[in-house]
Amino acid sequence: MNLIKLIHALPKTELHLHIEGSLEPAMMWNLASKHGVSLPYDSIADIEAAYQFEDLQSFLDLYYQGADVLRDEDDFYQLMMAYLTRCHDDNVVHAEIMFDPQTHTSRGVGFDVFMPGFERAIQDAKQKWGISVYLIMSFLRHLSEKDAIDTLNQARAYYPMIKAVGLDSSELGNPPEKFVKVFAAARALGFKCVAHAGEEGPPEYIWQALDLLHVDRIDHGVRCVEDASLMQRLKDEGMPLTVCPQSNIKLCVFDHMKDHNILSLLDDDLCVTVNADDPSYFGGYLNDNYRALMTHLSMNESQLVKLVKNSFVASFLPTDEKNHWL
Ligand code: ES4
Ligand code: ZN
Repeated sequence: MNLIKLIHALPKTELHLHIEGSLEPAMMWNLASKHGVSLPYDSIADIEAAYQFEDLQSFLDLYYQGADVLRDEDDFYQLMMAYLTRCHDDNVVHAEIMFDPQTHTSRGVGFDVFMPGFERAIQDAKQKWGISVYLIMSFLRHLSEKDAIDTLNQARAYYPMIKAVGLDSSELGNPPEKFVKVFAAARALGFKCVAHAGEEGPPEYIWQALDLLHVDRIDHGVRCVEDASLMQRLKDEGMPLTVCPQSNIKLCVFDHMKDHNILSLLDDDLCVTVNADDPSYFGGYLNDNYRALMTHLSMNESQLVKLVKNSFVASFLPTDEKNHWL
């Protein structure tokens, strides 16, 4: 089988995906019209044309603005269902999906609106296609720790739907150490923990995520290459990195895909995985990201198989379910 076909055919997991970042311009346009929300765009093509970013913050500004069209339960159902349909198309059999409650609660849209919408789509996709989903509730790090603690408390009725907590948004100036208490509380409640670290931020933020937040995975983490002892630590612990190649190019973390370090990390035996991050903003879903590694980094078949196996190893699936796929 050629590599393109194999990328498609292999059952995969996706572990780093912001559901709000899967809001396609056409859906944004339709929901804006449904709710009478005015957008600063004249057409769907105009929305797409605006997606040129210089860094993480310039992207986040548009991402939060776009999320404002999500207002009722059915909007969140449609959003989740559209992503899970793409999972089915790409042979993604298990997804661990981040959502940002504060992006919605700060606009008066509560857990009782988005959680039932997500749940209905997750159940439909499970029934139709057998896809399994875990949800990761991510705290916005540009807000205070108190706001994150309030969010954890507001989620109480929905804890059974949530597998893990995460940390995202503007990394520089908002180090993991700012969130020690809320992560300790989440761990005590039995949640797994992940955090974005070493995307734009320095290796020190990855150390903090490991030592202060006690995370089970690092989201991005590509700046670990700047610190040899950190690389050794990640390798020794088999600590997974959920790497997002097309995201990193769009946000100028690397100048070009040919400069991306994912395959060199893989060849150094780090547990790296491939993910789409915010597919509608960064120009590709999961298989597009794998294909970019083939086109620009000459990924070979054994590297592909290792990356796909890592996606199961790094997941929060129970061991027997992981072993079923490995
Ligand atoms: C994000 Cl790429 C990225 N980094 C940090 N926070 C985010 N939220 C959505 N996408
Ligand atoms: Zn992310």
